[in-house]
Amino acid sequence: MVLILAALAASAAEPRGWRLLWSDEFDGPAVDKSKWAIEDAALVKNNERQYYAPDEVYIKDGCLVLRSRKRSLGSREFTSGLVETRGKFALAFGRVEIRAKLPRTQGIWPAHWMLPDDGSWPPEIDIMECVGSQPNLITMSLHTGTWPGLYSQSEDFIGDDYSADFHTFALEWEPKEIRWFIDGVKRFSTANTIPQIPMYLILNTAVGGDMPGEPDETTEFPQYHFIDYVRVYCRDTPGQFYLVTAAEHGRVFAAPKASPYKTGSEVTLTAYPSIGYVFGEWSGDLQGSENPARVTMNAHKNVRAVFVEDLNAPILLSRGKPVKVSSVEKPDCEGSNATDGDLKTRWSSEFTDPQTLTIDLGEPHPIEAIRLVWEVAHAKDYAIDVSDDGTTWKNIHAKKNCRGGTEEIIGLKVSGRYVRLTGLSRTAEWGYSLWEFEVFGR
Ligand SMILES: [Ca+2]
Ligand SMILES: [Ca+2]
Repeated sequence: MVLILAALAASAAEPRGWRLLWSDEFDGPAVDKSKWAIEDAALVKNNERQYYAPDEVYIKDGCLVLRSRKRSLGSREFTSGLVETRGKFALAFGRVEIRAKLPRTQGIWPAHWMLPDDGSWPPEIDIMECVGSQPNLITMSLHTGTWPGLYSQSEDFIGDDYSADFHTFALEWEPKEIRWFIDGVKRFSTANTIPQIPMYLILNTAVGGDMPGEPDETTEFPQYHFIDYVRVYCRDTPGQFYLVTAAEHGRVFAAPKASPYKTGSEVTLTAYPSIGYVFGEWSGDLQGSENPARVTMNAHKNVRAVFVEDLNAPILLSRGKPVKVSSVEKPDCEGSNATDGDLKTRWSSEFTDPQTLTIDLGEPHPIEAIRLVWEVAHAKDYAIDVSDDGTTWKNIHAKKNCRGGTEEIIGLKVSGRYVRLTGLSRTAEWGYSLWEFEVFGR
């Protein structure tokens, strides 16, 4: 479609043997949210000190900019930026090329990396990591194994000051080998425990934490991580075609899911709108407004789902409503934090199963949709029930192998005064932790 053709035209120099599949040159006026999700959270990872704030992510002079500042937000002392293609684009095997100018200074930690699309971990592929106090040292890693038995393969390369100018960091991921390149020169490779599952891309700058250490009196803010482009290539193999989808305000699911498809494969694409939106039409290599729709893979396809605002959208019923929970981890993690509309306050339970969170809407309402915004410690399996009297419950949703992040349950046609989330099993050793639990209806 338009996107892939424009992108192909923009990058005349395709590396030999590779075909451009997905890219962002960051030429538009704003971050393309059909390709990137922008983080808005105080992620609990590696003892990092930053709050990932959307206003630290913007486009300037053809670059994506991730800015890091000393600024208090959501119980953190620093703000920084993170974008990822989670839920929007993932690939198994291919060449990823990123041109960037890195931030520097004590306590700063820029990274370009990949995590599994299915929410598992490990594996993790680190295309580029750099510690701001050593801006001439690039670390390239592959983490595999089964937690907690992590098997890490890593290589450091000392070169230029990567904060002084733009450099390219590339990864070639083949079924039996991964190769890392800096400015076109191979600097690391491995053939051990190569991941075989689709993974998505993450670009970020962390502040503080285990790898760079803490910012100190020498640390200079603000810092800027400039990314000129991200280009993802695939092997162009006879008889095989790739399908790339894009969507803002909703998601696209392809069935069967494959990458690439064999010539002639029939694929069903289903568009799921976010709460407050409805599906409009397909554009690119699929036209029309039928949903689900079918495509025949007789060429590479690039399909965009266009969603439009729902003029009859259900309203948010749960904001500020009373919440009862089975337990709290600590005093500042009470249940009402999950209905306060603040993505910096959360409910967190004790570290046992099961746990419940129940919202009282005050009177019975028709319920059409629910949004859960999980913190890192999310449920693996959970159920949602409704009740008019708080005694007799009706199950309206059950989820296994939950991936965390923001989950939306749409198309509900139920009624109830009480809405109860029951966490049945946890994904980590911690409790159940929700930034927000939102109920929409009439
Ligand atoms: Ca650019
Ligand atoms: Ca909250």
